[in-house]
Amino acid sequence: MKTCAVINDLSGFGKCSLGVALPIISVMGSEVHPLQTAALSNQTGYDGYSCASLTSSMPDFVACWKKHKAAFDCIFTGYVADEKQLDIIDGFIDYFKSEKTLLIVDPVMADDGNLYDGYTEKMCRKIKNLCLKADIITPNTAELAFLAGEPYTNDYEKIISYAEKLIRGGMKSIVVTGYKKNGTISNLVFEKGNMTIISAKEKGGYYSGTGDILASVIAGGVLRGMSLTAAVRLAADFIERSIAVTDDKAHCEGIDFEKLLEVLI
Ligand code: PXL
Repeated sequence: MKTCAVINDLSGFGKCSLGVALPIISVMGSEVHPLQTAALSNQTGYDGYSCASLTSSMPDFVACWKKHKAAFDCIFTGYVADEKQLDIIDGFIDYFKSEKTLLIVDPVMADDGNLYDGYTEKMCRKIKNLCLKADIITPNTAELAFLAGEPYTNDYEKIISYAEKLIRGGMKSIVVTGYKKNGTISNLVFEKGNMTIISAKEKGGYYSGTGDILASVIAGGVLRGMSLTAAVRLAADFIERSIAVTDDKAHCEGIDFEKLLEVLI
């Protein structure tokens, strides 16, 4: 089987991070090996949360994996609890990434123009360095602006220019998520000098975890041989359909993707 190390948190509520990466990548046919950054009561967008950071345990976990000669076809990183974890992840990538390893960095740091609680400018700079090592990055429009060092915008031409700036600076494939216009939500895939737009119906605004679901479907899809654009198309369709069958509840609780997991098999 293909193997995927997922470096991310586990949140009890909010259907995000490892809570979606584990079922999605597994159902798509690859092994998932979680390196947990933190355990949270719920994702940080709720009115209050409790976070147990695993920073002090991560180096020992990684040492065990080295001792057991772990090897990965894919390394997929997401939410971190502090700056030190970014140094640990950087070392992890340097050790475990070979020529053949697919590195997907989801530069989780912001939404709607605002940094997530606990994220600092210095962390953003370190996340940018991880992005420079990645084969695929999946920023939303706010994260794209932070990475490009430009003001947050929903202007189409500017978003394209920000992505092109990152590519000129050395980044490989970029999937810009969550560009909203006229009732559609689009993902802009920049790959090998081309841009492909993949759109879905926009319904109900922000939902927790959709970026994590998108990146997880990309990981599962590319690991099983899909092209990046085909994987993004599958992910966008999966999210649109999952939102359509989501029970009526607060959007911080995430979407009911479980009802449709079988379409990813
Ligand atoms: O979905 C990104 C994410 C992941 N993990 C935690 C979060 C968030 C976004 O708010 O709070 C803990």
